[in-house]
Amino acid sequence: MAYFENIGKIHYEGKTADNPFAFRHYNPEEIVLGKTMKEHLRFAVAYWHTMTQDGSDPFGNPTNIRNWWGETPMETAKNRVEAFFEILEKLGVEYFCFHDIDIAPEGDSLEEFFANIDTITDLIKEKMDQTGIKLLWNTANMFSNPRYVHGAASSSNADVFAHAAAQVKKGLDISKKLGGENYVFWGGREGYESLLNTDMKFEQDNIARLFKMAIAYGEKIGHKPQFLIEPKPKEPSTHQYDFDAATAMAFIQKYGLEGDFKLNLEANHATLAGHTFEHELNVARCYDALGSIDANQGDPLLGWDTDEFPTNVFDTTLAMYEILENGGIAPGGINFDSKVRRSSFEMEDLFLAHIAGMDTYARGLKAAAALKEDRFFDEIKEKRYASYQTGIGASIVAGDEDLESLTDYALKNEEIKVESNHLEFVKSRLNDYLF
Ligand SMILES: [Mn+2]
Repeated sequence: MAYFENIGKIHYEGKTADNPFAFRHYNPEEIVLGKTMKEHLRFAVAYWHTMTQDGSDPFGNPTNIRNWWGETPMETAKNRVEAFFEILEKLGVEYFCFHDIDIAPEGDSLEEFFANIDTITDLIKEKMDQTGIKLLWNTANMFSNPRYVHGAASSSNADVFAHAAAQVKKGLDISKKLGGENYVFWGGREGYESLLNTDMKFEQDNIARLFKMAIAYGEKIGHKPQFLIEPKPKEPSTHQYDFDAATAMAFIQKYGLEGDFKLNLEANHATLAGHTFEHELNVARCYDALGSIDANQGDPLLGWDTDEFPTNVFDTTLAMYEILENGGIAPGGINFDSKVRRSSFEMEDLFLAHIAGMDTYARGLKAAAALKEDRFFDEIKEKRYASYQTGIGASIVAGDEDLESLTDYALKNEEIKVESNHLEFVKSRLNDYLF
């Protein structure tokens, strides 16, 4: 059965295309800097926002019209697999991501949940084998169920820690079954509300304990996906332990997890942390830890995590520039952690939204490639840091100076000439690449 019978395969028709169900910038086989756009972008569709979110918000009931509801939760779960792969195939997207509870109902016990996961992942595997579509990453939802009210690995209750560990074990088992390339930890409730009752160091030690168990179990079963931590600064906890890229890197380094863990960075989480997305990507690159991205955007006028589809070319250009500078994003990818607006409730909006996001990233890739080919930022930075290329600057970088030698130099060098950034000029030239 086709769930989207009025929508066919989406093709590239160029930027003058009238057809709303066509790509205007994303041309999967087009070569950019020696690779196809498809290889650069490694798009993934998120199961949760696409298949399970219903359009409800804290003030209103579901709005989304969907045709995959069945008589039972398991029937709905099976229908969703069919509909999901129809979306992936029609969009030409080769990767997907999910939480355990997105794909299978939790049922009345952990045992029933695991049995449901087995049934649904059998169906998913069949679809993957038929289509060649691959699992970018999966994760365990350890934040929605009331048992996680105080956190998962950071919970004050050891039984909850054990339950979380069981979900992670199952997550790694199905990652192996489906050939997952990455495995994500987003610490939804790994944070705290008040220090009045919280042992922050103990809670973080416990999170590291769970991560080390995951590494050990992956080794035991002979499946080693790239582990990723996804930082987020707030929502739901007041103080989230993985606040931003720099905080997550401090955690990774403190607990010696550098060899196994990188970062999955989300644009809207960067906004909530008071950073630009490119800042977060650049921080990760400084640590050789840029693993994967969650492509979306926030509403700068709201201040909560709206997970909108990315439509801002300025942002996607700078994000793609960081990815190009990183030498690509593989084995990670560009996952649309994005949901249609509550007012975009028709089935076809799922396609229109993904097309918009894919085109915006493709347009960003093209602009970023041109910036790289022109050495646009390289030249600006070479000029800006030129004083470190020769003379005293080169000597500082080489480690040949100390406080005394530099004092001697400074005393003889009272005439310091500092240059202007000309930042407005730089920004106007950058606009020429976008428009
Ligand atoms: Mn988000």
